[in-house]
Amino acid sequence: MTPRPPRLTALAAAATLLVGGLLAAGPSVQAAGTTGTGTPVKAQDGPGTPAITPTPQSVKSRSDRITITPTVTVVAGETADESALAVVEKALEQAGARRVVRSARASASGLTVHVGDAGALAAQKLEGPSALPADGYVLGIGADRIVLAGKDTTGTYYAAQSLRQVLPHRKRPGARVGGLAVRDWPGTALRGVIEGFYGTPWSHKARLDQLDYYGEHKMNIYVYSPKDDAYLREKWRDAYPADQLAQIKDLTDRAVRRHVEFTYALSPGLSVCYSSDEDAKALVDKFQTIWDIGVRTFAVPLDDISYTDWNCDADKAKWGTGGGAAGAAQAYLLNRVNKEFIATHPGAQPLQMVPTEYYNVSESAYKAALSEQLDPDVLVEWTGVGVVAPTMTVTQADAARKVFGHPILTWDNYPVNDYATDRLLLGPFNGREKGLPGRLAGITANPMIQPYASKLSLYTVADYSWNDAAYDPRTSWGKGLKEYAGGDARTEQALRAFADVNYSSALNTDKAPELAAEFARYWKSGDSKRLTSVLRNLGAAPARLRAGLPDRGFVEDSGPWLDATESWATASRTALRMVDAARAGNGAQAWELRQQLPAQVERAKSFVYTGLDGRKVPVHVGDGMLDAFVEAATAEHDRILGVSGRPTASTSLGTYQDNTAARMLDGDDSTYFWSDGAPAADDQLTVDLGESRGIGDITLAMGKPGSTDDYLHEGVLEYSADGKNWQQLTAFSGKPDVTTTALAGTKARYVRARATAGQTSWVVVREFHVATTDGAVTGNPPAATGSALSSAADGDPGTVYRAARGPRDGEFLEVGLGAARAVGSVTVLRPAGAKGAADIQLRNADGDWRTVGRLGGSYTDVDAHGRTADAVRLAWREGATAPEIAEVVVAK
Ligand code: LTM
Repeated sequence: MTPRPPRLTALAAAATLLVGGLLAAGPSVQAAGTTGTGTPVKAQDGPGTPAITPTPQSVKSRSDRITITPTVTVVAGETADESALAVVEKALEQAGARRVVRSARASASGLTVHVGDAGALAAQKLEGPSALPADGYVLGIGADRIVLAGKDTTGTYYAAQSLRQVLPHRKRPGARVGGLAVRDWPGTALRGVIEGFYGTPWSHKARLDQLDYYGEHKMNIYVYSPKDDAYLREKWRDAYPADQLAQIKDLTDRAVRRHVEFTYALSPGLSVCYSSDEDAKALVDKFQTIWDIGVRTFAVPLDDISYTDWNCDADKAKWGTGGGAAGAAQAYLLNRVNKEFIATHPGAQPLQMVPTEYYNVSESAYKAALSEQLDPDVLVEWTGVGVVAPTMTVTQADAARKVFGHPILTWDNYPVNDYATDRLLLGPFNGREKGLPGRLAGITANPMIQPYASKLSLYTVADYSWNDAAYDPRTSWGKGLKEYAGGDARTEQALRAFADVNYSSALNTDKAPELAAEFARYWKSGDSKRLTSVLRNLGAAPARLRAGLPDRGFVEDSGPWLDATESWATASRTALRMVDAARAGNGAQAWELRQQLPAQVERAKSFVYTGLDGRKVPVHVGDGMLDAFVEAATAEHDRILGVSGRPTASTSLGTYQDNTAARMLDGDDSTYFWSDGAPAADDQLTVDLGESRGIGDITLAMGKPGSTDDYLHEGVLEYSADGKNWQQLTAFSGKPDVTTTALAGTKARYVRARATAGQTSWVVVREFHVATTDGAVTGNPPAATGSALSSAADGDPGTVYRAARGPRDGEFLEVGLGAARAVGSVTVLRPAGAKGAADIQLRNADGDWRTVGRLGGSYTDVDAHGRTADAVRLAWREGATAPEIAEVVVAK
C-alpha cells in the first residue's frame, strides 16, 4: 500500500451511525422564515437595499418610514457597548447625518436611535429579545425611531451590524428609510474559524482583518491553532518572545471589540508526557501567560499525533498500551487543566479539545475512555465522517455526540487547502444538512492558507451557521460575491467568473459549473458568439479584479491563480477560434491557431504557488473544464482534418491526486499515472489510438523510485478493434517493465493492460507506448535526434518530423497508404515559418509518380481529384534548410 501524509491517512472508517444522545439545543427558537406568529416574512433583499447578512431569521417591513435628520441622537441602553455604538454612529454618518450626538434621553426634534434599550421597542409595538438565545437581537425601524435591542451586548452589536447594512449611503441628510422589524438569533452558539492548517500561518495584519470580518458577519469565535507556529506545537513549553506575545494581545483586544472569542489552542501531543506534573504545569503556565493578556477561551488539540507511541516510559507504566490507554491519558491531563486552570479562573470559557480520533463516529476503546473519563463540560472537536467530510448530517452529529459523550464543536475542514495547495477553494459551504447547527455546540471552519481569498467561502459558513433553515449554498455564494465586489457590477461579474473556475472541492464536486454549462451549450448549438464573450470576460476578469476589487489582500492571495485564469482563457479562445475557422473551411487559419495552442497551454500551466518549505506547486484553475475544452477543440479539429489524433488513455482505477491516466502517454518517464487504490482482477488501463491502426512494439513501464511495488503484478496485454472483443498479446507476471511486439499485420484501435489477479499495492504507469506501423514513412533526410520520420504521418499534427539536415537532390519523404485507393486531397501541415520546397506526388498503379502540387507555406492543401494512389511523397528540392513536417494528411 502506498503511504500517505499522516493527516490524509486518517480516512474515515465506515461510520456506525448511532441515533440519540442529542445535545441540548439551547433556548427554543421558532422556525426560520416565519415571524413569531408563524406568518411568512417578506424577503428583505430588494434593489438598492443591501441584504442583511447572515440571512436573518425573521424580517418584516413596516409601513412607517423614518428620516435621517441632520442631527441624530444616540441613546445608549444597558446592552450597548462601545463597539456597537461605534458601528451605529458610523452607519448614521454614512447615511447622511451631519452630527451624531450621544445623550441620556431621546431628542424632541430629529431622529433618535436607541442602542441596547429593549424598553424603547414598546413604541414600535415589538416584542423584546428576552426569549431569544444568546447573541439574538431585535432591530426596529419605525415610529420615528430606530431601536437596537440585543439579548446581550453581542446581540446589540449584531443589531448594529444589521442596521449598517440596511441604512443607505448618502452625502446629505434627508434619506427616508423604510420601516423594518428584524427579530434574529443564531442557529448555534459558536460560529467561526479555526486557523488550523499546515503551511504558512496567516500574518498578523491578515488576522486583524479576519476578526473585523467575523464581527461584520456575526461569527463569534476564532481559534488560534496554525500547525506551523512552533510555539503551539514543537516548542509548546517555551514562553513567547515579547513581540509575539504583544501580537497575540493585539489580536485578543481586537477580538473583544468585534465580539469574537479569541481561543488559544496549545498542542502538546508531539512530546507531552501525560502523567508528568512538570508537563501539566508547563501547559497551565503557558495558558496563564495568555490569560494575563486577556484571553478567556482555551483549547488543547491532540490531532495528527501518534497515540500508539508514548513520549515517556511513565505513561506506559501508568496506562499500558492501546487506544483505551491513550484516551485515559489524554482525559487525565485535560481534566488537570480543567481543574487547575479553567476552574480556578472565573470568566474562563469551557475548555475545548481535539481528539486523536477526530474524523469518524465508530466506537473504539479510545473514544470510550474519553467519553467516560474526560470532564463532561469539555467541548470535543470533530471533523465529521472523514477528515474533509463531503457531507455532514444530523444523524452523524448525533452519533458523534453519543460516541464521544461530550458536546460537539465541528472542526469543518472547508475551505482549507493545505492538502491541495495548487487550488483555491472558492465555492460555498455545501453538503451540511439543515438542522445540524442546532445539534452542535458550534461550527468552526478551517480556512485556506490564503486569508483574504477564504472570505468568499467563510461568508457562506457564517450564513449557514446563523440560519441553516434559510440557507441555500448557491444563493449565499452569490450574495457573498456581491458584497465582496463592493457594489460594482463589473467587478462582481469578474469575481464570479474567477470563483467559478476555482469552485470545485470535496464539498462542491461540480467543476466550474457556470463555465461548464457554457461549454456544453456551445458543443450542442455550435454558436460560438456567446462562448466568445464568456471567455473574453473570463480572460479580462484578473485585470478587473486587480484594478477594482476593494479587498487588496484577495488580489495578493490569488496572484498565480489570476495569472493562470487569464492564460487559460486565452488558450480556450484560441481553441474556439480554431474550431470556428476549421468549420468555416479556413484550414490555413485553423492550423495557424492550432500552432499557438501548445505554448499558450504551457504558459497556463506555468504559474506556481510557493509553499512554506519553498516547494513550487503548479496551480490549477478550471481543470477538467478549460483544459478539457482545449482538448475537445483539438479533437474536433483533428476530426475536420481527417486524422486520428493523439492516442488517449483511460482506466477503471481511481486516480491519486493529479496523476491522471493521460500522463502514461506524455512521453515523459518522470511523470506517471498513479491509482488511488489496489487493482482487483479485471481492472484495466487502456490506450485508444482513435481509429484502427497497424500496431507494432508495445511498452508498458510501471513502478517508480520510492514506489517500486506499485505495478500490475499479474496481467495480460490485449488488443481490440471495437473495445469489446479482446485478443491477448502477452501475459506478464512479477515485473514492472513489460514489452512485446504484435504479430506483423495486427490492426487495433485499443490496447490494454488488464489485471488477472487482485493485489494489495497500487499501480504506477510511467509510460504505455503503442507504436503504429501504418502510414509508414520512409525516405530522407533522416530525422534529427529526438524526432522521428514517423511523426510526419502518425495521425497527430502535434508531433513533428524535423530533419537532421537540408535535403539533397533526388531525396524524398514517402508515406505509404497501405493499399491503392482514391485520394481526394493531400494536406501538408508544417510548423509556422518552416522552409524548404518540394513537389507533392502520388504513385499510380504503374508505379509512376505524378506531381499534383507544390509545397508552400505552413499549410498546403492540394486537390488530388480522386486519383488512385498507393503512396504519397514529397520530392524535395535541394536546399540548406532542414525540412519540418507536422502531418501529411491524405483524405479520401
Ligand atoms: O483536521 C484536523 C483536526 N487536523 C488536520 C488539520 O490541521 C488540517 O488542516 C486538515 C486538512 O489537511 N487535516 C487534518 O487532519
